[in-house]
Amino acid sequence: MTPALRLIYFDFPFWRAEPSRIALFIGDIPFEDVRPSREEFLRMKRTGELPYGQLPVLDVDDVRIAQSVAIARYCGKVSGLYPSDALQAARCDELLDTATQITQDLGPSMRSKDPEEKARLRQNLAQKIFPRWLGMLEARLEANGDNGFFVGESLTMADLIIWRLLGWLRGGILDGIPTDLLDPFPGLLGHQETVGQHPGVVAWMTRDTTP
Ligand SMILES: N[C@@H](CCC(=O)N[C@@H](CS)C(=O)NCC(=O)O)C(=O)O
Repeated sequence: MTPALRLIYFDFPFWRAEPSRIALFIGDIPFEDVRPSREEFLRMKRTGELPYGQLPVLDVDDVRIAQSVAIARYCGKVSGLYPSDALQAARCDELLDTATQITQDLGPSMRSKDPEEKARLRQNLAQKIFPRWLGMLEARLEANGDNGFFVGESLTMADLIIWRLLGWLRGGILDGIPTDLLDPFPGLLGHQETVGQHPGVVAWMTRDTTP
């Protein structure tokens, strides 16, 4: 019997949960899409019901799973968007771990309370750290051929996660990080379009969300 799935994350399309939501949607796997407010999250944190005090979490029947990448792998597996071949799966994992690492690089500037230090950290990210990461990602994309995907011949969790990660980085919501960040990387720009125009992704974005 198909387990009951409940994916809990804030109401924004960040890479830590949105690709898992989209994968389940594309795979036509029913799930409860729970989007708690900050207050509800703090209550969950206080009561100790979050294994590591953070979101996302995924409930599979009565088993709670935490950690974004573990959740993404599970959702990818049940939706057919995670390779069954061990080597292709490892190539997919590589991109998932890279998303975590790039996100961690933003940590110091996110936590900084000193505006000058924050601006300096962001400048370093925009001019040095992110371009270095993006160049390496561009090379990994090219190494898979010219089909526009990171792994194999079709959309995987790696594509959904890098798409949302880069969409966030260049989305204009991070002070000091320019929206033209991807311009020197035509492969990654093309990848943003390929994933954004994937029929399953378009169907998710244009779905009826009225209650
Ligand atoms: N290692 C965790 C990190 C999760 C994480 O940083 N979650 C953030 C939201 S994006 C969170 O819950 N922040 C609130 C807090 O830590 O109090 C994962 O991979 O899921």
